[in-house]
Amino acid sequence: MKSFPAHFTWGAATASHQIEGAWREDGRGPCIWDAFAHIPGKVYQNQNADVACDHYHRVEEDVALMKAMGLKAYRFSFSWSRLLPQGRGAINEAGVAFYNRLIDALLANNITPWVTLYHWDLPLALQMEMDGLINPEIADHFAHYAGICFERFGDRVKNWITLNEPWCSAVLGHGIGYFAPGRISQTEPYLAAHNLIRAHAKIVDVYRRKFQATQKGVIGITNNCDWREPKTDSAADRAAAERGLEFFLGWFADPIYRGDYPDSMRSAVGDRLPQFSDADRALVRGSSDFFGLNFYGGMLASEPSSEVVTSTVPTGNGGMAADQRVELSDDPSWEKTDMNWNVVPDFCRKMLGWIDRRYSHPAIYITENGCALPGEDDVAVAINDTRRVDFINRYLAACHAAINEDGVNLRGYFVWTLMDNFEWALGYSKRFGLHHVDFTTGKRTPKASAKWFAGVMARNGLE
Ligand code: GBH
Repeated sequence: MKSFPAHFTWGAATASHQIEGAWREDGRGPCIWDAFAHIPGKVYQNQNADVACDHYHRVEEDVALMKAMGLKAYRFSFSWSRLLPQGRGAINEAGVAFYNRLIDALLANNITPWVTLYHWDLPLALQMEMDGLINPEIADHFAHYAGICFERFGDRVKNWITLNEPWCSAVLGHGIGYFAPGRISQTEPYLAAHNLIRAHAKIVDVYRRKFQATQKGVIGITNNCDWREPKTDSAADRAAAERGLEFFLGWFADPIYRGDYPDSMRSAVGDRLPQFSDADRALVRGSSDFFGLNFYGGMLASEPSSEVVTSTVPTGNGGMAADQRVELSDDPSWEKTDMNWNVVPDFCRKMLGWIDRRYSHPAIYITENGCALPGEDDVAVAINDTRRVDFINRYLAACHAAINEDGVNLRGYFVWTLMDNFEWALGYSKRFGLHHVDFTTGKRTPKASAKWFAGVMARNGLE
């Protein structure tokens, strides 16, 4: 038996836009993903999240699913435009009531809520009126919205995540146009990222100044990073891998934990990389109570053999290859998920070690990890998801080694995801859930992985 530390947080995660549906009900305003998905050609088979898992109408049923598997913590996100339909101004009380119902049901079942304030669904009004994330003023709107959330929900919510994966908003949303708002640029990703980091810091500042002392919760940010393993032992390949990690995770975590962007980025990106003002830097530095990490996979990194051409394919560097000058490849022996992502559990241990060293031993939470598997449209296939059990088991064994052999301060682990859902640009074609969802009837069915993970949580360890 591989036991985890006492008080280790075990959970599952979702995001508002991927599960809620009810996109125009009870006063909800539109978000950038509603608009994006309704443009033909942007999402697989022109699917959208108008209904998704219909979680908005099935909250009690979904909390019952969590209860049935003995879930300890549930990470979900607020839809900003359900709470503030225009992104600012009037509060939609029906939206507040919806999240109150969810939070109260969780607490009644001893499930700890972990709330992400922003998981990519910017109110459309803020995109149209002020260009969204590329306008520096957006940070103040984030802080205003967050303040309302702390005021309304902070008596019961004690674990806050400001942003989910700003890398994706910046690179996929503003670099290659694969995600909403669909912008294509080599400059805007750095601007969007900069404003997101500033927004994160302003949100945390509001929490710390006005709420933390009385509400006694914690607040942090969740970043994603794919591991970069040197393809060979050469100094050039090792430097390329390190540079790749700095451009991926250092971009967002260095300002918070070390006070500025990595030198490698400053020298490669030049004027397109914004500068922090003194006031911003003071807010950004130290602005996270814990280190949230979404981890899925990784690739081999090497010094480019020729000039790096920018691609718009959403894999690897997500189109930001030219600035990084890192060539990525796969080891042909690697197993792959239905996303074509590599199954590389030992990279999870390496990633945790890298974070531990670079950022001086922070408390880390893996706020997402999981896999999509082929054939799971068919519920009979989905309920025998032994490959998912094996995937999570191996990644958790790597986490266990990171804690026990490397001394990493890993405090929790959330599976992505509670149930099959709207997988962004890939629509409903990719299934990551512990529960199968029939998107015609809405029926949920636990997969073998839900039952297996229930056992892991119950015994606080792996057999
Ligand atoms: C997350 O993003 C999101 O937070 C979540 O909403 C989403 O549904 C979920 O993951 C599944 O997509 O090719 O092996 O190097 C994940 C961001 C960026 C992680 C690309 C995996 C490629 C892995 N991903 N990355 S690999």
